[in-house]
Amino acid sequence: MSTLKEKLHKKIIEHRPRTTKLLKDYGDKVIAKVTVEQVIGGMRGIKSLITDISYLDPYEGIRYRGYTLQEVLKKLPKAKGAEMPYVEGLYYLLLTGEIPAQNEVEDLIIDFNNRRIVPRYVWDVIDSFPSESHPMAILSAAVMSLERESHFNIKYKQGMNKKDYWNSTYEDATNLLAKMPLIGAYIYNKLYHPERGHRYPDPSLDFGANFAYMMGKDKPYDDVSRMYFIIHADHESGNVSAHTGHLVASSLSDVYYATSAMINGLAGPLHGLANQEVLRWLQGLIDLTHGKLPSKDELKAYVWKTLNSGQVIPGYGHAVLRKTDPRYTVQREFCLKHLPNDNIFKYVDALYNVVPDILKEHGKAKNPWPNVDAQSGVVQWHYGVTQYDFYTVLFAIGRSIGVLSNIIWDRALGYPLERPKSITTNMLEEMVQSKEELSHSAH
Ligand code: HAX
Repeated sequence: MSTLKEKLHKKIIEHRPRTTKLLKDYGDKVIAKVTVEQVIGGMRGIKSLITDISYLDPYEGIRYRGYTLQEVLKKLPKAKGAEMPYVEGLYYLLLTGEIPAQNEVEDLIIDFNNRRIVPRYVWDVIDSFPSESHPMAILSAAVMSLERESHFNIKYKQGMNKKDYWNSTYEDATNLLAKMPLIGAYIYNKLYHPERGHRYPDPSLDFGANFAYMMGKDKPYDDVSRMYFIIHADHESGNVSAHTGHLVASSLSDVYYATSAMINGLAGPLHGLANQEVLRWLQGLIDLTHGKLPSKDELKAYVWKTLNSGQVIPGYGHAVLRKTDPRYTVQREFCLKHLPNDNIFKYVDALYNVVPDILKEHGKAKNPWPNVDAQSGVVQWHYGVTQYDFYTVLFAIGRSIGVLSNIIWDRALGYPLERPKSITTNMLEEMVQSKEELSHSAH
């Protein structure tokens, strides 16, 4: 067993009695109420999922295993001369709740390297897509094609004990995670740089640096990749991608099915695709102003035009957050340090000064502040990844770290098939209306 797997096993053994006790001693305790608004409104805010991997506070933002993003970026081990930590170290932290030592991460990097070999048929699946296909559709299919590699399925057919589910899930999850950057970079090169051909990974490099190498990018793109994958890794369990991954896995579908489904959920413009939408929207503004930074009034007019035509301002608002997203702030600080004079960064910064007030005046969005997606495309664009359709693939690689960690723990704690109850509109009306109202509405 690897050091990480041993540590994880120990943590699982320690944790199981807590779940058992909660169920046994407090199973029928009421912890929340549910309103009509929540039922019709996408289950917003209903406390009905459990995860220890991360927690999202509306005002503070995300914490991974209790650590803020700033703490994670500071405390996790880094490569010599690197500004951002190893992605492998984050996987260790999310799985165990502990900050790994330098040698523990180095072991894990070797382990990841040994799991990087991507079967040829995956490249064939990617190659068979028409070049105008969306990269997220290609990514989802590529992950799906790997399903035949699942250890979990083989063991399940052999009659595996429930207590051991986590073990083969860990193998599947780590195998898939190690391959994600290779698949992402292959899709990028195939769609946008076919002249490059297939780039083989460099076994001496970690997750982030190898991704940069395969994308054909020099420093500091290795740090950009590490930062990007780390800040997108998890956002507790209720967001569409994390929840989809958990839901699909809850039927004991293996991690390949679950991750492909997670990718499909992330591909919507209200969720992960918003990073591409931000750049598309910004390009519209840049074209309109011929690349010259607009005045405050011109910016306001552009924002209002979008709102008045019934569209959302991409990169702003959030279902849980009620302040500026710390993932936005981490990237903003990176931009201030590395690309303060970047033209698009100046647009994003100028928008930050007008959009929140306009959204407040507009009066609909509960959160007028920017989210992660308002800033992320700018960094990519600056380093030459200008094909914004690709941005959500980067998000998906990052998000798979959290989703896969969660699925391993779902299996370890024996979380059951997810099955909430639905009711009809008639039933809901009967629950909330008085007899008189009901008879009145029947006439
Ligand atoms: N621009 C305009 N209107 C907005 C808005 C925005 N940025 N954010 C919310 N609203 C509107 C909603 O569309 C909704 O309008 P209706 O009443 O007409 O339906 C109203 O304000 C109330 O919405 P809310 O309760 O504040 O927000 P939700 O929880 O329903 O939705 C969203 C959260 C993120 C989907 C929403 O803020 C939005 O559409 N933002 C723009 C798209 C975006 O940036 N998405 C990425 C979010 C972060 C993320 O998940 N990244 O992956």
